[in-house]
Amino acid sequence: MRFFSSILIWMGLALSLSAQSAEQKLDMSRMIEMLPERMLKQLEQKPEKFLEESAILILGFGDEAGIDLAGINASINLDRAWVRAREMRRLMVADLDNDQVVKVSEIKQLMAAERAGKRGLLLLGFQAADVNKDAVVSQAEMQNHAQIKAMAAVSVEEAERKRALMAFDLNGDGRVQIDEVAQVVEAFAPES
Ligand SMILES: [Ca+2]
Ligand SMILES: [Ca+2]
Repeated sequence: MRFFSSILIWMGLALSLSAQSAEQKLDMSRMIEMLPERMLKQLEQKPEKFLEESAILILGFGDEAGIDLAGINASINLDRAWVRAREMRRLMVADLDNDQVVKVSEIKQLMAAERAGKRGLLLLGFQAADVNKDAVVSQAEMQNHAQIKAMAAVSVEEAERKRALMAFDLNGDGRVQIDEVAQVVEAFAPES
């Protein structure tokens, strides 16, 4: 009887272990298929940098249980919002009369106060934002310009690449932990 129950315990343990390893099994061919090319390249060429960047993302926008898709999206949105705010500010500092729009006369006054190297950039920024070429950058034009800059800084492809980290969720709990990233990085390492 005792022999029998110990067999059962042993079998149960073996089953749960095999279930766990199956759950955490790393399917390399599936992984290679799923990951964007640039991510694969980084995994192969700069694994330490990849692990570090992933850890920064996970610790910054996740918690001890890892990061989920919402956390990755939050980091993408934050990066874009930062660029938008910077671009809005670049134009808004020329709103000398505080009427929420920037006239070409205002940008020229600001230019006069700037060093030579920055003057051209100010005018170029103004012209790029003034889509309808009426020599005024409206609020809508400012927001549109800032959004274009944000999407250029964090492109759709870049965002997809960040979201691809979810493929590292080896145990399928909807979150990616640093351990899981480390496991994949290790699997990609050339045999030594
Ligand atoms: Ca103004
Ligand atoms: Ca305009």
